[in-house]
Amino acid sequence: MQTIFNTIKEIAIKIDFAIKTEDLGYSDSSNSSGEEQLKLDVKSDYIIEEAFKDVSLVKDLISEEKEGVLSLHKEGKYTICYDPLDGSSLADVNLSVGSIFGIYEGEPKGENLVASAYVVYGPRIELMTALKDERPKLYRAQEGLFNFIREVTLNEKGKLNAPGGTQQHWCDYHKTFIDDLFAEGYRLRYSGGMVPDLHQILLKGGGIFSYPGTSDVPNGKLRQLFEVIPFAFMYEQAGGQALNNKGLRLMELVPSHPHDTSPCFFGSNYEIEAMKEAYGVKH
Ligand code: P6P
Repeated sequence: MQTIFNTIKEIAIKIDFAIKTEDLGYSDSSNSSGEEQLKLDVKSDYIIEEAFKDVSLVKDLISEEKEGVLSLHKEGKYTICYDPLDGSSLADVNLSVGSIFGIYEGEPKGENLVASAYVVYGPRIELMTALKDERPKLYRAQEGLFNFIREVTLNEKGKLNAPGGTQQHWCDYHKTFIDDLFAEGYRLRYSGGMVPDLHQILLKGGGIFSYPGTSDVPNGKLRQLFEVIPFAFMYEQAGGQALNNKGLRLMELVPSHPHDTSPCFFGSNYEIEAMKEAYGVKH
């Protein structure tokens, strides 16, 4: 897996350079979810595809920015599902964005995820990697090289609340759940970028990030293979929990289509237990 993580380090440096030097405008294409693509989305996807072409361990690539599966090495062991530049539209207002990688062995579904990684492109480039039965590992780039910083553990209870989704379309019990956390003194931390928002909760010791199903988007907005399952793995390995609105572990998701989405809750144990109470799914 180190070969794959090292490739992601090379990718991170190249995408960070592209963010800082290339045109932030829109391309004349759209992705498989019908969203207009930024030139940076296309460039980031190209950088990732080119980098993994040289890694024989990689059997297939599935990108959030494209339909279908790109077969690379038929003897390869892993399928990598990735979001090349999540929240890319935040780059042109100078907010942090990120790349997310889910590394699957066999059919891409929750139980087959064997590792995940994400990169935050912010004031610094930071990489988080996660393997089974290990705490996530934080790395920070300095002059193009990544240095290991520390392992990451979530506290039982945190202080941060990152409530996603359009509030006017939240159901009543979700609104009560979110408001009750603020009434307990939680701090609002939501930039609209999944990667920096989840990264902040991990590094600041805990809290909860939620992107629920809403009346206008009942299955939520975040994609299972590229975003939800890789972060669910991160949060579980950090000692937290990651569930959907029915109280099912996001690591048990089996998408029927590569671009399927899911309502998702990632957080420390106290906050997730509170969510289960609010949603009536405390088993
Ligand atoms: P909203 C960015 O477009 C993204 O996919 C995630 O990075 C982020 O968490 C979410 O959408 C934000 O969505 O509806 O709050 O703007």
